[in-house]
Amino acid sequence: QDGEVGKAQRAAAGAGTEPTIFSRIIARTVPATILYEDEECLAFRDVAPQAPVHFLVIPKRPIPRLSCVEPQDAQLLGHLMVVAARTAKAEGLEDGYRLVINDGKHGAQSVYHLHLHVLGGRQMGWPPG
Ligand code: DGP
Repeated sequence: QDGEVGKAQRAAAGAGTEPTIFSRIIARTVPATILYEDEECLAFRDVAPQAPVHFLVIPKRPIPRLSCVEPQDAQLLGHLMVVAARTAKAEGLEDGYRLVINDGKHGAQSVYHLHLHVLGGRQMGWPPG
């Protein structure tokens, strides 16, 4: 497979064993357009936007993927969604938007640091590809 899905399938091979590019974005050693930050999370624009507005919300703690979360992560996960909604509002997405979490190979996850995609500013289709 080429493109995003191929990249994701290759990434799955080494999933969760190394710090990712997102750790460097948190540390500010790699630049990103940051929209929101607090002690627990960071929101920044996706480098390859799939919609007029496309940003990611990540925990600062490097949880590799959604399928790794534990019951004690529930508050943090809720916080990520609250930040997603507040940042979407600040971005002017008043006609709605979509939240996506890709998990693992079949989910086409390419960066193994948990992230919520927030996509908006155009009409989304269903089902996703
Ligand atoms: P996923 O396939 O769900 O693992 O999505 C990873 C997303 O991360 C993808 O939409 C592109 C984005 N991304 C990858 N590397 C970088 C980067 O260095 N900076 C930013 N801002 N986004 C990145």
